[in-house]
Amino acid sequence: MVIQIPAEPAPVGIDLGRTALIIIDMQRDFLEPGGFGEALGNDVSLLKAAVEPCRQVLAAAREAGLFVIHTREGHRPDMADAPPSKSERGIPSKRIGDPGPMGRILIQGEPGHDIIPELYPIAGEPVVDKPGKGAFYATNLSLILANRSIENLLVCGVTTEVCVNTTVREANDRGFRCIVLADCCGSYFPEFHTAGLAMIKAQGGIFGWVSGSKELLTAMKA
Ligand code: TIU
Repeated sequence: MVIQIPAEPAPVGIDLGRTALIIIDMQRDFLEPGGFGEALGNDVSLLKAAVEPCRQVLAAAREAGLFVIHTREGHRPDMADAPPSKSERGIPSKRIGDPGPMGRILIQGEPGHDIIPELYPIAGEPVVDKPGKGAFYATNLSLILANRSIENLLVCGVTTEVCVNTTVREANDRGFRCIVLADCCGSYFPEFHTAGLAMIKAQGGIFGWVSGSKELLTAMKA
């Protein structure tokens, strides 16, 4: 079934049967105090606004039988997949792998690494663990999407200018139509959120389209 979604720079038509919802890194480490996001010096409360729109989109996607994928940024407990150039950054004692109130920072299997309860994956929704900012780099996401003949990605998550932007750029080069849902994304820097979305939709949609949860939900109901 093809739906038309109002978006910038132009409306976009997508076949829901070839569309996946991808929710990027809605992890406790980024959204809750005591995790990686706060260790980097950020006010994590700025990301909260994205949770409820994401929850609504996730519920609608499940209801419509859309393919849903979740991603998590993080590293193996032995940190063999953490480049030293990444793990050596940050305040000493608050770096990747250091102990914190939600376990070792940004390490797989720790409470902080997991997805927030509001958006917790259910059976049949692949969770892609990624060592980088982009969800395609060093993961099997391409294969997972190819096996479902996915052509379009509805993109939600955090942060807008880091992991969402990196993933959208990777996806765009791989031929996916990316529709980023603005209110389902968030940044520690409101100005970077705005700029991150502007970069995607500028130049005729150089990386993709920008829409919102309400536009998508209305289009899905029609
Ligand atoms: N720091 C920041 O804004 N983001 C990240 O480190 N990772 C993600 O965006 N997921």
